[in-house]
Amino acid sequence: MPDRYVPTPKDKFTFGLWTVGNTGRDPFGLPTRPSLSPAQIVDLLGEVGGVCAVNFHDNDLIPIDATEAEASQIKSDFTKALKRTKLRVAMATTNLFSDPAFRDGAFTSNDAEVRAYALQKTMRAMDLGAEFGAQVYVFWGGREGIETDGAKDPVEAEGRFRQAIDFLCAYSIDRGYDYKFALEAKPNEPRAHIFFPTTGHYLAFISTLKHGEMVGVNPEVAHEHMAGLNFSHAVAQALGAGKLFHIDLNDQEFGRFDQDFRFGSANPKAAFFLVKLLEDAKYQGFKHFDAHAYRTSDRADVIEFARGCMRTYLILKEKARKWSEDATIKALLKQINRAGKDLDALSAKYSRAHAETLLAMRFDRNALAERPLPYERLDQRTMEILMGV
Ligand code: GLT
Ligand code: MN
Ligand code: MN
Repeated sequence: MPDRYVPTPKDKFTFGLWTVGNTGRDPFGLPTRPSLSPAQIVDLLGEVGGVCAVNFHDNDLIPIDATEAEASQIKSDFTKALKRTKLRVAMATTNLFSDPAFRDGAFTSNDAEVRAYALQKTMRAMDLGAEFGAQVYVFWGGREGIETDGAKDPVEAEGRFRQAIDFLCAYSIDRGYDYKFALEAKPNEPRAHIFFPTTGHYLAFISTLKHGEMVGVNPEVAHEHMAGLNFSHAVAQALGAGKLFHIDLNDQEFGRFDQDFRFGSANPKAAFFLVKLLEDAKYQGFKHFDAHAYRTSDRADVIEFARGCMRTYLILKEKARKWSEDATIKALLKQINRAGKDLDALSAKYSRAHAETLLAMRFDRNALAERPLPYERLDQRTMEILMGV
């Protein structure tokens, strides 16, 4: 039987250079895998197969201290690797967190010179992304935060962040780049408290921007789980607002450090409902696996890790279809969702007449409370579909 879970570029699966290129370094241990050049990482993704595109931070591609000659050599090697593997670049972003200059943030730094440098670095990184055809530009403000609240006035910090995004939107428009900006939230790590800790915070922030129409979000499974939240709900809110411009798929145990596990490996049920949500909504954007292999993995296992991310997505996509077509699920959903066309028409739009009708209605609270809601049966059937029974 042919394997039904083989990805193709049409699936729009992407990986960042820093994901499969992760060397296994952690706060307590040295790298366990050799560091690869951008071209070598692209070749590895070619070997994985079925990947659509690759993403990068400015300094994943060009080291922060590279000379012009070194930069042009790297770019030419990278371009050749993209051609060899038929991969493209989907998303670019700026590293505003590794260099000690950004130890107190970039756009929200207390130092005007650091803020100016952050703008310059981002404009240059946007130029670099555009050179390689990136369509989405991600902003993850990993250092935009505090350890002690005395360090930054949070109102001023938000204002500084807004000013930077407004400036960079205008830059993108001025250069004719046509970027879609995607803001990525995270509650903590590496800072004790990062500003805009959840996707919902960013959705609210976007409506205050000068060019809000070109700005959306890039929610990450692990980041919302670190905050103890339901990721699908964050994604649904972004979809509802027309703001799901990009998505970072990975996994994370609740209450742990930032783990960036293989997609679906920690909470397969949550991953299932997420895939179902994305597929039902016909999400057309890139699906980026912002994850990395276990520190114990070697190169061959890193390849298995990348294949696993995509394979799990495709398996869950098929499970979502099975779930929607399942006779038991269908019957349960029919029972649970009590339609009421006339009632919905009443509440769909305010008019004085609708209000008067509603005010005059009699509701039998006891009867309402007695209607069955067989969610146990629904969940058990869901589990059985997931477990392949
Ligand atoms: C970093 C972070 C990710 C972000 C990347 C984009 S960098 O790896 O943990 O979640 O998406 O800057
Ligand atoms: Mn992460
Ligand atoms: Mn991410």
